[in-house]
Amino acid sequence: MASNADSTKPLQKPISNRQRKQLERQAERNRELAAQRQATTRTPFREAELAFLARLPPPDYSKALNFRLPREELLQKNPKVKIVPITKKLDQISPLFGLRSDTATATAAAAGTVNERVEEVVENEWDSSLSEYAYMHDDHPGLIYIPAGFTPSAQKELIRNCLAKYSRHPNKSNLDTHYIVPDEGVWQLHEKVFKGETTLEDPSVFVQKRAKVDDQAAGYGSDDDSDDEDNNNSKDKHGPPDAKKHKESNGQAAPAPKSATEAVSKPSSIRTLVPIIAGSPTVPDGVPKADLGPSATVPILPPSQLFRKMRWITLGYQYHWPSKTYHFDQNAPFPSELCELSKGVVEAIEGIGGYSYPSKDFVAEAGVINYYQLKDRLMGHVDRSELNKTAPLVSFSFGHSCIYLLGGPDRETAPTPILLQSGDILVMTGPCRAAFHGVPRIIEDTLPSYLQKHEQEPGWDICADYLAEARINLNIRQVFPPGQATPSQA
Ligand SMILES: O=C(O)CCC(=O)C(=O)O
Repeated sequence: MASNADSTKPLQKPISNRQRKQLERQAERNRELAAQRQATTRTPFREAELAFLARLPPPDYSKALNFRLPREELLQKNPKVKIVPITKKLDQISPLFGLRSDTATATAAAAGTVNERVEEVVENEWDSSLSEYAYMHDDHPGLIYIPAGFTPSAQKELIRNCLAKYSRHPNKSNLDTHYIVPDEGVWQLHEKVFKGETTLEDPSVFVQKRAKVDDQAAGYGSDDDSDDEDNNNSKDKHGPPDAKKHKESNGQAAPAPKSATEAVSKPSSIRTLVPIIAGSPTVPDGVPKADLGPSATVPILPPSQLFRKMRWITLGYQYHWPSKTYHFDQNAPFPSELCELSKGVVEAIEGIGGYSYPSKDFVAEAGVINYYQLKDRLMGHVDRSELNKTAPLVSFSFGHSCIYLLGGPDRETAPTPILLQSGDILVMTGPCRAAFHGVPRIIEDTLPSYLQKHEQEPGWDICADYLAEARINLNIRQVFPPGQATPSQA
């Protein structure tokens, strides 16, 4: 006899109230255990990241170490901070750090006249004494910090270069993966529109994307770091330009939004990366480094908006993010002013802090410029791709302030939060060179007034507009031990 009953379904006996309550209690216990497990597996570094990622309530920024506090207050509040006069004043090493008033006056006096250029760059308001000292920290051997290393006008010069000059080819940026970026540069297209030399009616100001719309093989590229030797899983800033990962406020590196096609068509190259040989960041000769596929779903944007999608560019030896190795056969000319500045910093701190590196041996060979929008973050990681592990890494900050977490050799070490401000110089040497670090937070409303729009300086407006929602970090590294970069590479 035919029956409508589904004979494959187990018969469900109704449960009693007592049983239901028991099940609810069990479920509640399971939830608690899961929460406990999650809490106990979080490392101190992760805890600190989460604390500074939180939006509501906002983090307590006063917990961060602020090297610009009045000296006595700083040392009293932070007994682990040590202070030493720098070996040679920055502006005596290079005028590119900006001329402090005493040097400028001396220069003018020596010339027997008050040179107009000197007068222009004298910045009497600037507290030049701040940058006459290097700061260290007992918990972070090898950290050397020079607050306010660049005067406002020197900062402006470097910011202009980061936006207009260094952001162009031959330096590669994250945009190159997805867009056919013209050699002219996205900033220059933006500038033409900004100055009214052309309008958005002109199709040539819109940068085209690489993938064809109907290209089924082109989903989002992914910077999935789960293969990362650092278990980093975190360089949010290195995702595709329209990835929303950085917008997540819970601190978990959420996956980039995926197109429906991607699930089935994720380029296999992402998972078949060139292996990193233990202890060495090199890849075997002749092994091609797989690049991420272009996304078919990135938007076509006006140049002002496209430039805001710029997350990084690489200087000198170009970097291959998926394998975290250098392209030793792709060496873009290193900007001479950045060679001078980074070597100058190494000279200024020579002999300080116990892990000194001879400035004569320092060569700027690779660099990264990180362009952060206010909601961006860079999660904890270690920079270990350079063959030379003893040369200092020199890092400059411009624009909005941020919280920089400096940890130890692993994520188990609780990091020190540091308030990095525009014009500060941070150097990682010795053990600090191998320390976990990251930027969980860009702090809103911290753009110094001298970087904001001013009626007296209309030429600065375009940069001020960009900086109103941005921070820029420029960091410089030596890749090879001294004398080992071959002439064809250098
Ligand atoms: O933005 C910063 O200050 C740090 C950047 C950084 O850690 C990196 O590029 O590896």
